[in-house]
Amino acid sequence: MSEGKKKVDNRRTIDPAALQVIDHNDGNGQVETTYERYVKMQPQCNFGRTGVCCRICLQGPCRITKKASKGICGAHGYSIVARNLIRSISGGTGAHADHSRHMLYALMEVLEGKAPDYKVEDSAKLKRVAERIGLEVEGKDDNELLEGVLQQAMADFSKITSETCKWLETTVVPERMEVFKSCNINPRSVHTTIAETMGQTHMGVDADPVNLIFQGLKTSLCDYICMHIGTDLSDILFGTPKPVATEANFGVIDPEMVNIAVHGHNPLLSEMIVRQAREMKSEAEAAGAKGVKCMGICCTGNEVLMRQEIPVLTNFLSQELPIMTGGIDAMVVDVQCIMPGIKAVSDCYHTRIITTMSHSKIPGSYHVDFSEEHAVEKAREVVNLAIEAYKEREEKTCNIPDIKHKVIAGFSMEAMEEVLGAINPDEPIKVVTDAIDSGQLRGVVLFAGCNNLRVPHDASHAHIIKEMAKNDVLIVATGCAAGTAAKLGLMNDEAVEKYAGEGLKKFIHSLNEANKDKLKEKLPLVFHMGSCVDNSRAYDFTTALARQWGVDTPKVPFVASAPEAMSEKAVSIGSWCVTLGVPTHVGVVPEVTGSALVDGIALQIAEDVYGGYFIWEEDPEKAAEKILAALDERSWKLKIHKQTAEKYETELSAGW
Ligand code: NFS
Ligand code: SF4
Repeated sequence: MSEGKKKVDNRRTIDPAALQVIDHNDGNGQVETTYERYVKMQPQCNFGRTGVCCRICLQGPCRITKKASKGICGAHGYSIVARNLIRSISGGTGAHADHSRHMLYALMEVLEGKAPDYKVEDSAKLKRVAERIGLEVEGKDDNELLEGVLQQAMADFSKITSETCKWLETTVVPERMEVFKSCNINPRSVHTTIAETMGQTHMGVDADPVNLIFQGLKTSLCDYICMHIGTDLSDILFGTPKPVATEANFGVIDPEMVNIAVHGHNPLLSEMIVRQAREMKSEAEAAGAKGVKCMGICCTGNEVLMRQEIPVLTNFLSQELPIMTGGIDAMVVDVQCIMPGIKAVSDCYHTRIITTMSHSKIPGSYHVDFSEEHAVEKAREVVNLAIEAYKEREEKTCNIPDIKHKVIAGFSMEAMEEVLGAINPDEPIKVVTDAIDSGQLRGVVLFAGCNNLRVPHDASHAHIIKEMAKNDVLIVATGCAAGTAAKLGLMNDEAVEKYAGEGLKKFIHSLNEANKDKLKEKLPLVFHMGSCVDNSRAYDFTTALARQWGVDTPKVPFVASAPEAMSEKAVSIGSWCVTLGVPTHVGVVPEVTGSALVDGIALQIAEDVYGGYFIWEEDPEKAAEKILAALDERSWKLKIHKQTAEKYETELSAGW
């Protein structure tokens, strides 16, 4: 069926706050948003959609049809699809590398005394990371440890020699490393591999789809490496998240405050803005407001939610809409997932769009040139611009939907272990493996990824999350998937009572009971593990489960699901999930269906080689069934293998 023929409308969201803004705008009829642009863009090109359009050389575009089954150079559809796919993985990896490299630069400046407004907030994490990557920690102070960690991180980023990257080797089970080595996808370093992939996909180099895909998987491992580095360095610099309580959705906009939305991914500036906003109350009062309120969009929002208890404003797809409430004074953006469309929307309101990174600008916006050296000064400049804008706000245009939900977030792996440790302090993860072994829990599912207008906004996330809860699955979430859960009231204790099946409810209740003197709030239905970069935390959870059972990760009943995937980063994350042994559901079929061969590698061959595999399923009901089936298959196999090992007094079978 040609997808372009589908009927689309501009109410493609189930978020009631977003719908209120869209409907109000329809009444006034002025501002165009992504919801309307999507309609105008139909029908979209099916060659691009299925991956069979090649623009790699200037003879292109070459499009594979029945009449022209090869490109002008003779490239088959499978080579074209595979090349496009792995360039996309490379793009995602490049974006994550950009983010974590910035964290690395900042910490180098801290070390050299050139970033006076920052310091190591979490020495304990610094020590844990140093120990994990094999550094000698005895008798060393923070600076010495930091220097060692940064040197190793730099090597993982850019060395051209062949020894194994520390952030890979020390965070996965040893059996995984053996698989990577035997398949020749053990990367030299992040930058080297991105460069290799660009070279390998140049016109007239690699035409072998399997070889290309394996290079793509190697690249995706680099994505995992730099994400893990990003998480570790952010924790060292700003602290490892602990449980926090706040609220989410447009109702967090307070008409009496100067409202600043922080949007993008990098916590370096947003952390500073949040801190300065708290200190600049008197300046806001002088302008007639009660104070300055920060709120988050996308992953920079997740970062400051996890560490600073900052409310969630919205997730990716609805990023333009808060401006249309008339209540946002400034939207401060750094990098990634920022729609250029926010500028045109802001032109109809008093809102100031403030870009902050030299490599991420939007024409016509304010630009505050952020630097680590003058972080506080730059953050104050941003807050001042917001206060100035507040003075121009016309109260009459404020139309803020009164919709918000309680949110409990802040579940780093350390925080999870602490919570589980209240039941079993020596082996916290055993609390989860026991619950799965006994059948109380059916497994663990990670919800990750974006929003994508190909499917109604937030609908697939919400549906599959509720289905998993009902079926006793322990749920963790990151990125914009976590944003959906927060906005729609699925990230609090009330949701446990409302949606959890008996097993899951009992499991969470027993944790609440064991933690009643430690936690201020009861535990939520969906455990927020952080930004997309923090999918590294979610994979640490898989590794911890695998270690607890003494198996390789393909045996663990853990599934990842990106029901509304959109970005190249999502493509690279999905690819490393598979390579690292995780069944991975994607709710928007990626651009690979133009080649049955490449599609088959993703769906089947990947499992034979790596133990993980993709599940493409756009229908959320069917997706929930397939995810549960994947969990059950693994739990069942694990049980059989364990029984066999006990019966014959042998080792647990290594296969999957
Ligand atoms: Ni992840 Fe986070 Fe959201 Fe998708 Fe974009 S913000 S990094 S890429 S859209 S989840
Ligand atoms: Fe066409 Fe080959 Fe050039 Fe691609 S590389 S655009 S298939 S001629």
